Amino acid sequence: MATNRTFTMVKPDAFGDGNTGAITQMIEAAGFKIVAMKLTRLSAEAAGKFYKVHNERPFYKDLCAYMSSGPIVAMILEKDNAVSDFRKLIGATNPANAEEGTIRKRFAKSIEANAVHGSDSDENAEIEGSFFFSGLERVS
Ligand code: IDP
Repeated sequence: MATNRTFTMVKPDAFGDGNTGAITQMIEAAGFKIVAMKLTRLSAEAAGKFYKVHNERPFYKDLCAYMSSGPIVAMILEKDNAVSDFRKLIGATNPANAEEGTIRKRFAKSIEANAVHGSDSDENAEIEGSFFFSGLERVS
């Protein structure tokens, strides 16, 4: 059964371009409630841990360098069917394939620098949220 929580990051390109506010506005306008939020910067090692599922992929090293290249904003979001509704809101991994009205269509620069992360399953949403936030940092 779908849970009501997902995890997102505003990635370094979008944060650096000053798009955090506009992206957060789209997230809230789509009915997601922010229950945890943090501005931080990943080390290359921490990015490697976060994306370890991709460590066999050819883009892994570049992805870790990119994700540690500047600050990110991490958030836990709540909404019914949060994971699948948020994947729809962000659009396809490659912005060239993202639909109009999606966050990636509007803000992503490339398949790598694609503005936002969105968990791909309820299980990963919990793992990824716990990577950044303790229980005390989440509001109920
Ligand atoms: P997702 O973020 O849409 O779930 P994943 O396949 O899980 O996409 O990939 C994780 C991240 O790795 C992407 O958001 C993107 O930043 C990067 N990435 C994915 N595919 C490529 C690629 O072919 N080249 C470079 N970077 C990629």
